[in-house]
Amino acid sequence: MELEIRNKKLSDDEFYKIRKEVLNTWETGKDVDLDEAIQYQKSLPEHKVFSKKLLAAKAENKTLVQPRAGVGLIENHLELLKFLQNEGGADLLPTTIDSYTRQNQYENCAEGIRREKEGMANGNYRPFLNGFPAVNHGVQGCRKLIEELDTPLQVRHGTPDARLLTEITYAGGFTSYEGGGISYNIPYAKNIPIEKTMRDWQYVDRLTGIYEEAGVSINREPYGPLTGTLVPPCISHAVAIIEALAAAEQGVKNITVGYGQLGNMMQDVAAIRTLEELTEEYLGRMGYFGVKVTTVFHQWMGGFPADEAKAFGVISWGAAIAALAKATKVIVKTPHEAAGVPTKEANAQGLRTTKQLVNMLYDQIVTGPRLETEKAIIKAETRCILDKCLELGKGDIVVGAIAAINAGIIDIPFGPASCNKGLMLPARDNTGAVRMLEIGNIPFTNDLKALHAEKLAERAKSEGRDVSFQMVVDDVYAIGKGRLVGKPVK
Ligand code: 8ZB
Repeated sequence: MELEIRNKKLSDDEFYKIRKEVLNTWETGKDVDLDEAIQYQKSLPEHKVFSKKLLAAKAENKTLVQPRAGVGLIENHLELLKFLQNEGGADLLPTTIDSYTRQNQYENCAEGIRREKEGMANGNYRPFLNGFPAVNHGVQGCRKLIEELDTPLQVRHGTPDARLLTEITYAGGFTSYEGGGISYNIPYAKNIPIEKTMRDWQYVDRLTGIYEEAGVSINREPYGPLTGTLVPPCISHAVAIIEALAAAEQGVKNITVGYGQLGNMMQDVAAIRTLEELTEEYLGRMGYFGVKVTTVFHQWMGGFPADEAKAFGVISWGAAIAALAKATKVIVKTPHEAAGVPTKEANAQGLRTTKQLVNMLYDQIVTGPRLETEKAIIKAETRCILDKCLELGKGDIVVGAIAAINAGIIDIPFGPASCNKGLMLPARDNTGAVRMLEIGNIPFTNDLKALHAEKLAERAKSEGRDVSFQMVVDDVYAIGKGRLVGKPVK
């Protein structure tokens, strides 16, 4: 499919023409009345507005805690979120969307809802949906959540074409929305053209911009961790910044850029600090002013130990780093991570563990020469990638990003999408920092290439083996087995 795409604000003509089709793809679309929705958003009290809470936290150097959670029926979902708010102490709430909605299969959602309701009525409830099907529940279903909870709500999902979901949840009162044209394609889909997802996310961002222009603040969050599998900071930073620039062009004013914990303290703290600094730098450089930037740190997104006590160890280390890095919020894992979707009690435990660490470390901050070195490495690497994108796009970041993905200049480790090259291979160095074992087509300077080679050679020497793909495999499984660096067992 050939799709003309540029980083240019969609015109009203283009937007409203697409909008007609979008609202017609499922019956609940007809209940979205944009003017009424804007009035509804404006009527929300300040404590239910996501961006307000984020900006207040940033001003105080606080780190907010947020879980992931979503079930199929409105009443059950409300009960779950109330529990996480009241018993878990969540500062921000999610609504994790089910997989059928993510694939735009609303008929299947309807069947799942029907069966779950039947189960509730007969006392033999079983879940058929792995999240909240917000499109099927419609505008009024979403508003019930917003009205009964005292915490801002965000939509969290993994939907390549999220246009209808955005329309319904914004009209339903959600004030934050996760995702982006790269971050919800490459880790989540195999055969959806990158041009198509970039285009569909321009729609999401333009809708956000329309709300902003009407005086409603809606926070947008590119999905930072990507595949969650040893993604080097410069890769996730480049994608987050590209999505932030694309969002800003469409009129988005409040952006949270994200990063998934890797496990080395200095690298992780440096990653959060540079993510904020570089995002602000590139927004300014490209002429987008008045965009507020905050950060999200995701606790370890890779394989977890099955032992719950060990899982709490992983969760605690992530909580500590989020606080030391002064991330604006941290997305929390649970002791059930190795098993699947957590119970509400396990979810609240993850939150309380994290809250304890974040509060204890509030007054401490990491500084020093090793931090500065890691920051300098990440900045230099990210600039190599972004500046190459701008060069390829002749100044257009979206055109350049698409060319860069096709060329492996942006290369996401283990990304399933067919447009993703997969030539770059990450592996840990001797201190657990994630480096590159194969650089692939990442456009690094010779100095940066040499640095990665040295770090891997140092590890190989200490382990008495050659640098090889086996290191990558060992690192993928290491944390689940109780270590950080996948050293051979002696
Ligand atoms: C990319 C995000 C993966 C994480 C969690 C997984 C994993 C997915 C739900 C959920 C609570 C849900 N996750 N769906 N957590 N409720 N419905 O997202 O366990 O940690």
